[in-house]
Amino acid sequence: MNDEEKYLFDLRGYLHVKNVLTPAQVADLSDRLEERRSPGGKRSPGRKEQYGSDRTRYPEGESGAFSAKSLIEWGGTYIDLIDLPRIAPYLEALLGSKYRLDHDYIKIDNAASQFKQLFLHGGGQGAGGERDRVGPSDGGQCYYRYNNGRIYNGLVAVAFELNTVQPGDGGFACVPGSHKVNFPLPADWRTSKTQEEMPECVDRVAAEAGDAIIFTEACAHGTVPWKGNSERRTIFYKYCPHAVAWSPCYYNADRYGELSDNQRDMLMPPSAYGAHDHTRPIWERVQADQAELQRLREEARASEETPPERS
Ligand SMILES: O=C(O)CCC(=O)C(=O)O
Repeated sequence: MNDEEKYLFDLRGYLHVKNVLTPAQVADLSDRLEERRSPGGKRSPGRKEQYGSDRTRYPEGESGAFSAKSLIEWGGTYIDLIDLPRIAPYLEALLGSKYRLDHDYIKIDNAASQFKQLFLHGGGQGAGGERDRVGPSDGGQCYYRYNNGRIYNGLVAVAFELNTVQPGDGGFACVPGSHKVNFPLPADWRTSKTQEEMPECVDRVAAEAGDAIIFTEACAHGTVPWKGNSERRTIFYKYCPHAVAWSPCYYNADRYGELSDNQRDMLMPPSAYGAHDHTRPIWERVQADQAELQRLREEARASEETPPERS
C-alpha cells in the first residue's frame, strides 16, 4: 500500500484497486458461480440470491460453529482469493500482520433489486450506534483508528467485481470520511428508496470487472438501488484482526481441499495469539473432531434415509 493509497484510505475509508483479478480469474469465479446458480438455466426473478458464509446463515440441522456454508467450498479461484498477493499488502497495512478471514459471500444486483433501498450502515467512531446493522450489540467494535504510525480496523471488506459497474448503475456506495466522523448519520439520510433520493454526501463507486473495492466497515456504506441494464455480481471476503470474530461460525480448514499454510492460518478461529505454535495444534484437533462429528452425522442420516429391505 503506497503513500498515496494510505492517504486516500485514511481520508475516505475506502480504496478502489484496479485490475486485481485477471480475466481468467474472473471467468473461473463467474463459471463456478453460474454452475451453482441456475439449475436448468432458469433464474427466478425476485428471488433473493445469496451465497457464502454470511454471518447469520447456517445449513439447517447442523451445528453452526464449524459448518457454515462458504464460497471456499467452490474451489479454484475462490480458494486463491483468501490470500491474493495483490491484496495481502493492503490487508497487512489495515489490519496488522496476522489477520483472519471472517466470512464471505456474493451479492447479485439486477432488475429484481431495483426496488431495494440504499441502507447506509456503519460509520462514525461508534460505527453507527446501537441501531446499526453492522454491530447491533456494540457498534464500537467496527472501529477505524490511526495511532503511532499504524492503522487499526475492526473489519475490512474486499469486494471483487465480476461485472463492470458503469456510473449511474448502482452498486457500492459510502459516505467518504464517515469512518472518522463524530456525529451519527442524520436519520433521514440512512435510507434512500431511489438513486434520486440519495444524499449528496454519498460517493458511488463505478468499477471494471476484476477491480476490487477495499473498505473499512467503519465507513457508512451500502448498496445503491440498481439501474443498470446488466447484472452486478460482487464477491465479498471480509477480514479482521486475529483476536476478533464477527461471524458466530468458523471455517474448518480441513473441508476445502488443499490449502497453503498461509491460507490455513487465515481461516483459523479467533484467538489472542492468532495463528501460532500455541494455538495451531488446539484448533487442528477441534477441526478434526468436528470433521469426525460431521461424518458420523452424515452416516446416521444416510442410514435413516435407506428404506428397510423387504423380507
Ligand atoms: O453492495 C455493496 O457493495 C455494499 C455491501 C454492504 O453493504 C456490506 O458489505 O456491508
